[in-house]
Amino acid sequence: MGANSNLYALLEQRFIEAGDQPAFSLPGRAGLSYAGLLERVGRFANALRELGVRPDDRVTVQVEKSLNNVALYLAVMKVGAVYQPLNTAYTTAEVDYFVGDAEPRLIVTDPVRRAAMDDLADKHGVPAVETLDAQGEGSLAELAASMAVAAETAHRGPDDLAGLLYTSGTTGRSKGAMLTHRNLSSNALTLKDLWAFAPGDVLLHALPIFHVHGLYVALNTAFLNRSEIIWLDKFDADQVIAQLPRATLMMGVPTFYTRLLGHAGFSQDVCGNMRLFISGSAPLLADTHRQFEAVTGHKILERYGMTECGMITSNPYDGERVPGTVGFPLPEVSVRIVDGEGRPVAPGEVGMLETNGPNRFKGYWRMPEKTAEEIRPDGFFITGDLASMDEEGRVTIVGRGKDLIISGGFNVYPKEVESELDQLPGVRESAVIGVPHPDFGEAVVAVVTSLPNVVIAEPEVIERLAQRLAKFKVPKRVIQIGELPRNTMGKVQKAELRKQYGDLFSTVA
Ligand code: MCA
Ligand code: AMP
Repeated sequence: MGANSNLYALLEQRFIEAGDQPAFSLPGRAGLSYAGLLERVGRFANALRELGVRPDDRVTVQVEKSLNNVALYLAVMKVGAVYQPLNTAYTTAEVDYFVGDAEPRLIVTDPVRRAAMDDLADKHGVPAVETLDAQGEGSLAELAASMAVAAETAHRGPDDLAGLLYTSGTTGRSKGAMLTHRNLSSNALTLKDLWAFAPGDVLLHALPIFHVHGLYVALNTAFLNRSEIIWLDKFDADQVIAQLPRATLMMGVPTFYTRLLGHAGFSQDVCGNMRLFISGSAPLLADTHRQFEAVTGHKILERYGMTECGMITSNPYDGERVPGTVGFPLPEVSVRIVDGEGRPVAPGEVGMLETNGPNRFKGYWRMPEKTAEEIRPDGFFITGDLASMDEEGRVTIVGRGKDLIISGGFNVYPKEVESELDQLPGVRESAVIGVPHPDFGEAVVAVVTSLPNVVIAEPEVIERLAQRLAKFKVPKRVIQIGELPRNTMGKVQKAELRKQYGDLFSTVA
């Protein structure tokens, strides 16, 4: 057997070295040292084994952010199983699909959802359901507390799965991106060096941990550095400003930065200890970049990535951080910009961004045809993002080839929302678009036509959709019109609608 490629084996080594140093500090609450984290992960690993979780089994987790949630994430890797985190905003109808597709051995849910998850477990033959609440309490925590601390770390190969993270599809259902231990380790090791993590760094963590950004990018890099992590349940500008003076770096989506800039208590003074602000998951407006520099003296470091590949490009730590660009391909990561036929375009020209490297996912879970459609025979993944690359290799994302809205860093596929809208009584057709929004970057807006003589009641539509779809996917506005604009081929002209409703939120502060 070769060396153990389990990412947890690498992290565990760092935790042992860190010993009593703080791993997590929680404002106003008890924190956790690295030695404490190590113990907790051991107990959770034993609990998972007790529940019958074996290597390669999936563990579906839809719980609020807590330290026990972190211990669970690490314990799933430790036992060699596959972590499937789900956005806490997903409704039971949405979770139904993820559970049916992933066929987990265990579902971990919030106690308030226990009954609904028990039903789903029955439906899909999932043997075990356990709970963790927002404080990290629940049946799984109780079981873990009764377990021994010592637990073996499973041996994993580089191509074994560590995570199964779902991304919505342009058409059809969500796809599970299979992320391997190599994918996660290579990205974390690269980013730790690229962003110059050093002893003494303190990370302010306010992102959710059910997506790549808050889970893998933020946690794994900080863990590799044995950093203290200031742990906030969610982004709250007051709390962030209160904690910033003790932090040295923060990662966030653009909404974090626009909200900070809009807060009266935000100033250069609170950033006195900071060395790095990182932004990603959605485009950071060049204006926000400049305003932030004017207020704080810091140039936000923007990087670009996606669920399937983790981080792909980054602005330099040392060197020019250019507003509106996402920097250079990471070491060992290849990026090319190609035309419709897959031929490289000239520097500066716009095309589809394709990428390959040790960070590139293994494929879509149980969807070999989708995998073959999106990963070319030479290994390059077709991202769906339109970009250009200059002579030096600096990348600018200029748009999306795929019909995707990114609202506050969360992805929304219009098709999914349109399918739900079209099922509502009285709705004839719908077109869902993203329009500029001062807080979320883009906001979801539905334009609908009705059956004859029907008046669509906006609040009612919003309420009906909220029962089926996660809140962030629910349109902020529903607008009824006579006919959807179409081109001569009969295709709905979304660009026309985006133009027409482009300033819907421009007066919202
Ligand atoms: C909450 N709401 C939203 C969003 N979040 N609506 C649209 N878009 C959103 N992102 C809803 C709430 O349910 C609420 O509805 C209303 O909008 C206002 O909520 P508010 O309290 O203002 O929201 P919040 O709780 O403060 O959350 C906003 C947020 C959050 C802090 C920006 O969405 C967030 O943490 N986003 C980060 C997303 C992220 O981590 N993405 C990484 C993906 P109501 O009032 O009706 O109840 S990973 C990735 O993309 C790749 C790999 C990458 O490159 O990183
Ligand atoms: P996800 O599927 O949630 O991983 O979202 C990935 C998508 O977010 C990418 O395909 C891009 O469209 C977008 N994205 C991530 N980072 C950036 C960025 N810095 N600038 C523009 N778009 C970004």
